[in-house]
Amino acid sequence: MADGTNRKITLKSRPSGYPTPTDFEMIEEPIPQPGEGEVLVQAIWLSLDPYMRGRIGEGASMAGPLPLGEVMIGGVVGRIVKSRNPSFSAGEIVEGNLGWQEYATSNGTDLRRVDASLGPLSTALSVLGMTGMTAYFGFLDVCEPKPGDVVVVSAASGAVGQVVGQIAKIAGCYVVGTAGSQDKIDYIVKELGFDAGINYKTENIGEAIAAVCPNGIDVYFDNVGGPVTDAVMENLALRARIAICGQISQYNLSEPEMGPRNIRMLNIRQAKMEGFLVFQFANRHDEGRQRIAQWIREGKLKYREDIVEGIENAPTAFIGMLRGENFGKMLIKISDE
Ligand code: NAP
Ligand code: FER
Repeated sequence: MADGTNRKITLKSRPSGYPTPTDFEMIEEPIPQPGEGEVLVQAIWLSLDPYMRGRIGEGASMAGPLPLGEVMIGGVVGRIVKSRNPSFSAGEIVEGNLGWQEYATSNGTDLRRVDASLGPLSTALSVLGMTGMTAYFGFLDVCEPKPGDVVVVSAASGAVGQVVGQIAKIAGCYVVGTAGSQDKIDYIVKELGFDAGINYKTENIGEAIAAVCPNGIDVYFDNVGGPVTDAVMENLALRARIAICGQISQYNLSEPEMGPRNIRMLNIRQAKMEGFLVFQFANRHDEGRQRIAQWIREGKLKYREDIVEGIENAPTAFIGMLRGENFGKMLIKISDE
């Protein structure tokens, strides 16, 4: 059933500040047909991620800005419905960067077969996918946690943050999360077992952090930057390690804020700050996937996905995610499994 219409979302205009729905356009076209050596994939799940904001703006990114009129980039799990590539058969489930569209062709080089025995298909984009790998390698390799370490993670209920906090608990750490609503704080503390949570929108962050981390912070996994990070910096313990995973508080500003201005804290606490990208660990993602799947099977790690149905709803779901309206990994369900 691969004759008919393909719906795809393209970039219509480059946003300044928060994107709006009119920055995107839905286009209908005939379903593309795979050429020699190609496959046709029907999308089932689409991942929406903060990095996409970087690609639709003018700012620095490794891959450069997405040209206007192009289909939006994004990770997809889908089913091969036609194959003219000897390495793939119709019916196989794959994951790849196929974009915001219902059908896509691929020459297969960027496709990864999904091991459905590890978890539901959606998890190949969430806890067993890009965001889970970010949490696993960013925390374990970049932060080098030790049992008893005091760990703070920002955007703690989100796709990356919820996994970081739970891995930190498995590693024997004391874990504090920051998030933007009481529901999210209740979730990380009561459901996920974080030791404390701070609502950065309603509490005085500096005072709240000092109260729950009286001996300072050994590890900070930073997803947000801005005022939350400023407050953490003032409370570092000796030899603290800071992983810069993301700076979402800056992504929708037309002028990025100056800062951080308290770099002297790295100096006097003899601390280390390191930025990383999940792709640098690509040759070890299978190891991360196996270990996270094992923790899920053992009941040591939970995950939460926020699912919206229909490709036509991807722009508003994406904009909502940037504003904190998502609760867990933001996914679009494009078709039935
Ligand atoms: P997510 O946390 O599921 O969703 C984004 C969350 O950011 C929102 O729900 C919101 O939660 C929070 N947020 C938005 N504006 C904020 C602000 N001004 N201040 C503080 N928090 C704000 O997204 P994710 O996929 O897990 O990504 C989290 C971070 O990791 C992002 O910075 C992303 O760029 C980064 N990342 C990096 C890599 C890498 O390779 N380095 C890979 C994946 C993701 P609240 O309600 O709590 O505000
Ligand atoms: C992210 C933030 C930034 C991310 C990637 C980047 C995968 C950078 C990408 C680039 O510069 O190409 O959340 O997630």
